[in-house]
Amino acid sequence: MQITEELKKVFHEQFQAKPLIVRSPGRINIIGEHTDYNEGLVLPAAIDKAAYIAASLRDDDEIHLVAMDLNEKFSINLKDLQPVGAVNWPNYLLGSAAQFLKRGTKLPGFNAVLTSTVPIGAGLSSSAAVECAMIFALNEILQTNIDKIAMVKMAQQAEHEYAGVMCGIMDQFASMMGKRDYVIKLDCRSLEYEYVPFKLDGIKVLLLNTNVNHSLASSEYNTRRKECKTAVEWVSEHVQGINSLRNVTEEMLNSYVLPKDKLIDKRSRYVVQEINRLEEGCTYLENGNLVELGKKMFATHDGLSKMYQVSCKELDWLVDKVRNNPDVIGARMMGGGFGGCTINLVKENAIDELVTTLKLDYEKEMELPLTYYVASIDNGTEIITS
Ligand code: GAF
Repeated sequence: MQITEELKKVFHEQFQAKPLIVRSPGRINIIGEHTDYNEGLVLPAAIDKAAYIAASLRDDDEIHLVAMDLNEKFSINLKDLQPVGAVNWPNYLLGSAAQFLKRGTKLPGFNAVLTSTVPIGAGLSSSAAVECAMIFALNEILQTNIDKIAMVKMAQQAEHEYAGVMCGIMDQFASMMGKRDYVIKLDCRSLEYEYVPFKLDGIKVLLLNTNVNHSLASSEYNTRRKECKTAVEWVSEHVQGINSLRNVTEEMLNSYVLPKDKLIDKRSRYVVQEINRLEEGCTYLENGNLVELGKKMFATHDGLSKMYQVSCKELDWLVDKVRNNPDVIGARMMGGGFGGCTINLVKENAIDELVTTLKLDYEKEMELPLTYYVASIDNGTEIITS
């Protein structure tokens, strides 16, 4: 495999050592957006684009990192471990290492070389892929025997503490736990999950990348979280046992949130509706009724765009363009929002023509390139060579 050979070569040049190599994928999400941090359900899957980390332990207290794709290096002593402001990429690796120290693990210095095929800023969780790869690799070389779910939580913490994004658990869970040809129906409250088969005859997952740089995304993401929390507080003043939007109903919103604040109502109502939509959408998937699942995906997009307001004109444009196309079963924006990809379920034999037409129109009207990927559903984090 070419990536592995390249990684080994760079690792050897930098550190004259033989590394462990771990692959951890990006993810898609069929339906259930912005529900994970509201203790709802999600339906993600790992894909065939991944972060790869080559790592080995050192005899001293230094961390030496290389970003192969950027041709950049970064070093720090373990005693100085903290988020670094100036450069971004080391934070995902350092934040992951920091989780071992927090558990009380004795962490020696280590070397790591990173490369990734997950496009950055495309809403495919390139950062979760890196965190999961780093944590999995360290767990292996330190022989700490941490179970996978605990590693998922460590990766989520790394994102909170070193990237400042108060993400839910979906991305890291999908990256670590993915299974080829299955989506994961994950209950983000209990962390119970089941694998649902996702082999669609003649239909493919097409990702259309707006190439919009979503610089607003992390601050707006954290704002949405706070808005949801406010709604929960208002409802819980009247209804016992409410600590998230999971068990909140639209009737409760009508009584306790809408009269107080229209914006908070709109945000929380989207989430309440989306939690129900996922349940229905998943039943359609299990029964092979893709047409109805597709309608739910369009409905999710409308909610994200108009109520949760995390879309942008480019995402809306891409979804509107395929809305009445009989070859497109469902489409919506995916991930945190403000840019990144739309996810489309498309008849396989229509993809080439669809992409050609969309590209021309998109590039003319939005003055941005349109890139696309046909994603296959792949396994979660795994060792490639040791
Ligand atoms: C981002 C976050 F990281 C996830 O936890 C999730 O909330 C998603 O946005 C929206 O569904 O990818």
